[in-house]
Amino acid sequence: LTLAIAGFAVLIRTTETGGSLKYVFITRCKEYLETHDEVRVGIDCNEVWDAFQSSFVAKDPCKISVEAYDGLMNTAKQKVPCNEMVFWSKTKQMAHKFTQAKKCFMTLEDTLLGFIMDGLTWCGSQDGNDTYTSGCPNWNTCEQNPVRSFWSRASAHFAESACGNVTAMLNGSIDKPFSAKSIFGSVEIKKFNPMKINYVNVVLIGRENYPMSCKNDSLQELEKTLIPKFKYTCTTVLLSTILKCLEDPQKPCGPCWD
Ligand code: AVW
Repeated sequence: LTLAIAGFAVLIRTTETGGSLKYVFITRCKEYLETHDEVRVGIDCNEVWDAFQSSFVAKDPCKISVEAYDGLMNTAKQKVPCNEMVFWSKTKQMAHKFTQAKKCFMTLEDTLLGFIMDGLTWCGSQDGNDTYTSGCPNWNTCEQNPVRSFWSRASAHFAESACGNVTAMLNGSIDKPFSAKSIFGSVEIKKFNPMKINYVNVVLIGRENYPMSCKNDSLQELEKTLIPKFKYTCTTVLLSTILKCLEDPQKPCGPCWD
């Protein structure tokens, strides 16, 4: 019984002090570096963790600014090759399936920081140095929450560095495939650099029997925003066509909509 109680106490403490978050963070970081030789040099997962946690520990979890993660971005610098960047909005699963199969494309979640943080929740508290993975503010509880600010910062960084032709996978099975309030609409397209980006290629992914069109009002709004600075294309493609293409060894690099 004493042992069981002692074990329970240890478990609570490691959770309360962010032991499990740190464990997941470091494990994912090492896993990424092991499989990505090109970013391994000069990156120390413990240093990346220190920079990450100093962005939000001992602070009000509703007052974590986007800039709080500037130091983290500098610690985990990563160059993504031109023409490979894929942005997505309401198509997370499909975009990730696509880049998993076609290694010549990358989403933010295929970079080190995106890979580590994908799907995690975290926050600190003003009352101490602990790190929490539950009881944290939700995406909309307050705007400056640690998770939302992180994704805004990381997305801004990813979009700023985009070059060549970029791909944006949008969802053709909803009324508004483009939303100016989404991260893609409110952060990423604003950070696109006209000196570096040539084409913005929208791929609208939809289902059979659902009317989808690049003439959709929200896409016209997107086109109007982009056209003065970038070349723009929009292509509709069925989900079933992409799924078939993912398995096609003749197309190791995609694209799947030509
Ligand atoms: P999304 P975005 N509540 O599919 O363009 C909770 O709309 O925004 O695509 N979580 C939310 C909320 C919310 N209201 N809104 C967004 N999220 C989180 C990074 C949630 O994790 C990549 F580079 C959801 O799965 C893409 O190009 C995710 O944000 C771009 O940003 C995506 O929401 C996708 O962001």
